[in-house]
Amino acid sequence: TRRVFTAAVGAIALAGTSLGAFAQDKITLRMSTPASDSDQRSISLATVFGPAVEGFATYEPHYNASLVAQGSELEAISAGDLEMSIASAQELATFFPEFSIFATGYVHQDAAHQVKVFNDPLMDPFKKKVEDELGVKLLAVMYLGRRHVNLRFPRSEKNVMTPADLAGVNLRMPGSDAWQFLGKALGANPTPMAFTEVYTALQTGSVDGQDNPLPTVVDAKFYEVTKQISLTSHLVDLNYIAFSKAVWDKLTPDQQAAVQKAAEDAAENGRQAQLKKEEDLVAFLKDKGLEIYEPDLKAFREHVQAQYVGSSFAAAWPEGVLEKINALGN
Ligand code: KDO
Repeated sequence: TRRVFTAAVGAIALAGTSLGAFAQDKITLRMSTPASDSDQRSISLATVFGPAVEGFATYEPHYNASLVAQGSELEAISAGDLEMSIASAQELATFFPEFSIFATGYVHQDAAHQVKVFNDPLMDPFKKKVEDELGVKLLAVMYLGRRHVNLRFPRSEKNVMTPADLAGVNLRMPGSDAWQFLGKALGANPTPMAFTEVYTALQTGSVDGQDNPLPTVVDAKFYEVTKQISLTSHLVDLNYIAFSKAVWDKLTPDQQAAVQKAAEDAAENGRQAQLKKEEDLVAFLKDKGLEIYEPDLKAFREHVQAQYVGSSFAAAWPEGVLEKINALGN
């Protein structure tokens, strides 16, 4: 009798433990971004990444920089206060200057080139350094799109065909050195400002313009407070899906594989949707009254590239990497 009793109690205890452990073991993955919930990267993470990991993790996105300020996400992950973000190369360059190579104007050629670069062995030492020194894993590359110059002035007042036409233009750029340098390299007068403040700044005229891909101009409603877009394509912009290494190390190999695949699938889903938006939104923006036109791209490319030659940014690029990136392009 005694044995039966013990076994029964044991079974109950075991059931209790495993249930408790199950509930406790489901990790929460807080993701912070300055982007809105309707931004394509947010949508792809919420609809592809979240469901793919829900067996063992709760994906918990925080939008509009409501949890962590723009630019502080990597530090937050490193400190254990955040599990995920969509990090820019410019943010990474504040820790590891060599990342500015991926934030340089006219280096990446298109979305496919970004993927080739990210998956190439040339990225391994970059990824390893971020993992070892910051405790952050870069899982996949997300496509943000081609950044263009978007101004408050009508084209009749400011016709942006070459970098010289941007002289004296107060152009909001995100707030890190790599971004500011790019604004200057474009020929403008860059002003640092957080993404969430840009709409009001454009509305009140405290800046003359901003740069972002067309889907962002639409999502953030910048078209309501601007008049023109010069299609400079100065940066084929990206974000990396950044994941806490401390959390990763607690996952089983199967769970790690699931997280990796979920990140890649979300990035691919987002890339295709964002590319389509870039194509479709020209008509939408024209309909909203914006003038959209192509400048002298050769003039912009040559001017921007010339600014990087001999700069402190270029000095931080490991030997041969730019050549390898170029060789992966067209
Ligand atoms: C921006 O601040 O202009 C920027 O486009 C920079 C990107 O790196 C990215 O962080 C993005 O904002 C936000 O996710 C909002 O879309």
